[in-house]
Amino acid sequence: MSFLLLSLSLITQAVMAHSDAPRQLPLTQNDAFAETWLEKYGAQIDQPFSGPLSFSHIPYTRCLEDESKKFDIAILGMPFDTGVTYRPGARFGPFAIRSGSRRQREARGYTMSWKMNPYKVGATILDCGDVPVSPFDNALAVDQMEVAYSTLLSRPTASGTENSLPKIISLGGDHTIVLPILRALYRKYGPISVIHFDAHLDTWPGYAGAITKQSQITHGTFFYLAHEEGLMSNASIHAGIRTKLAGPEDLENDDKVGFQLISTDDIDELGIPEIVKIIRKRVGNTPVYLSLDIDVLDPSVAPGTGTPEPAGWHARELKRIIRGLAGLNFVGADVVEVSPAYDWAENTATVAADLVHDFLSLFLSEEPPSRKTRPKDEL
Ligand SMILES: [Mn+2]
Repeated sequence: MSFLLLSLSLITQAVMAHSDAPRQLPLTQNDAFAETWLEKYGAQIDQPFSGPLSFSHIPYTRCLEDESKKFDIAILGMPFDTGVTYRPGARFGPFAIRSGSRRQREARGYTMSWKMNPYKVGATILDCGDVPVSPFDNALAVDQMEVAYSTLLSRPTASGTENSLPKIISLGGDHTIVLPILRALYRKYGPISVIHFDAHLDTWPGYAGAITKQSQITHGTFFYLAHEEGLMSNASIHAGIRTKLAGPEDLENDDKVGFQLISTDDIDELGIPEIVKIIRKRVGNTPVYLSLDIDVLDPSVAPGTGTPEPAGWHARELKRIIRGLAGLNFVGADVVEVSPAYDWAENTATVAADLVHDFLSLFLSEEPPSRKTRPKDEL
């Protein structure tokens, strides 16, 4: 018994000796008011689950109206969802992706896979808020998105690098948002190549009954229209396609629009390194826009989307392909079609936010990271 008491006392002393608590807690309620928060606890740092909502807790700035704010990379919400063919709801995508990003932050932004923290390499990254798009008039909304994108694209970068424009990562919104984005990018860069991750082609010329000009602008037709307007190069590529088609004629049309095609199933025969090689070869060093429809992922991974298609890629596979693309001449990117009303347990929102973190690393890396976690690891 005495041995037990001695042991307990030694343990208690050891714990007290090694305690790094700076001081004892106050004994009375009055003592608790003897100091201010700042004196006692320091800065008011938000917890992952607290504070105002911005992407990964970075500064939320209304960049469209505030010209004084400079950035190298902007996160821009485009809450537009009135161009969909099936389930609406992606207007809540920017909110959902920001919400899904709450456990991401500068203080824990280092990833083993990229071997970097995109918030700590000297680039200024701002959450530029949302474009106030009209939910009542699609023509107006499409123009608002183009004007917003052009406005931010015309700002000098924070780092002041000559001949370099800021890069914008757009949070959709349905996929229609890419038409105004390509219009804005074209004016700065000329024809754009697109790396397009999606279950669907999005190159359809139109739908039965779409007899007005505006009704032809949808999340399934915008690439066709962008091609018709001459906004795209002929060096674009899809990856992850698996949708059902009217027939082979859809693929012939897709080829005319300028896309090479990697299907979902190709990953089994080709493997990830070969897919990376094909994409890199296709776009070369042309100005390239990365557009990621979250439905490229399997619906079990990302159920919160408007037009789910079974048997897609896993997030792990997609993330590895994206890492392989580092060093290409990226001019912008998006994650679209996140629709939280159909999400389960924030799975879709969390993976979308994680992909945006990858995009930041992608834009700030000159080449794909090596596979080894640490140089000395023998694997
Ligand atoms: Mn799409």
